[in-house]
Amino acid sequence: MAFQLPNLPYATDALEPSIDKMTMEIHHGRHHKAYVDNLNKALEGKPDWEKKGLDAILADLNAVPQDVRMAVRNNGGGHWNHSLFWQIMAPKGNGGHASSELARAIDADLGGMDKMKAAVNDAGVKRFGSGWSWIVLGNDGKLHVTSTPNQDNPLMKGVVEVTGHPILGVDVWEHAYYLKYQNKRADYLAAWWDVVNWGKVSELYAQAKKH
Ligand code: MN3
Repeated sequence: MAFQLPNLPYATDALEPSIDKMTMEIHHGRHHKAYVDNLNKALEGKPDWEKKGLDAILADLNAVPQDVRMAVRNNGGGHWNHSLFWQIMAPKGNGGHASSELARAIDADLGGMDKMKAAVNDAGVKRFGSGWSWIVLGNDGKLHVTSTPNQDNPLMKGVVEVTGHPILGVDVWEHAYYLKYQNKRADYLAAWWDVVNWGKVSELYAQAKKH
C-alpha cells in the first residue's frame, strides 16, 4: 500500500478569498502530489516501512535507513503536513468554533484566542525561508506555539526544537500564498484565520489528549 494523495475536502475555490483557486490547485495537485510521489519512491522496495505508518516513521527518523532518511524527512513531512493542512481548513463561515475544552486550554496555556493567533502569526512571519507555524499539544499536557523549517514536523523527535502532537499548522512556504499575496506573508496569515476549521482542530485536540 503506497502512500496516496488525499482528496481535498472542498472545492479548490472554496477557501476564496483567503486562498485563491489557482494556489489551491497547484499546492494540492502539484506540490503535495510531488511529496507523495517522492515519499513512495524513497520507500520503494521497503514495504516494512510503509506498513509502519507515517506518524511512527516521522517520530523515529533515526531508525529510517540512512540512504533515504533525508528524502523521508522532507517528503514524508511534506505529505503529513499538507494532509493536516487541508483538513483544518473550511470555507469561511463553515469552520465552527473551538470546543469548550480547547477554548479553555487556549486561554490557560496561550493567553486566549487573540494572543494565540498573534503568536502563531509571529512564529510564521519570523520563520526565515520556508516552513510551518504550529500549535502542538506537548508532553507536558499544555499547548505550545512553535515553528519548523522546510517540511519538518513537531512529531520528529531529535530533529525539531519543540516536539508534540500538532493540532493546527499553517504553511508559510511562498508556494502557499505567493500568487495572491506576493511577499506579504503577514497578510496571508491574517486572512488565513477566516478559513480555519475549528471543529476539526477541536477533534484533533481531543484525540491528542488521549495519547
Ligand atoms: Mn505547502
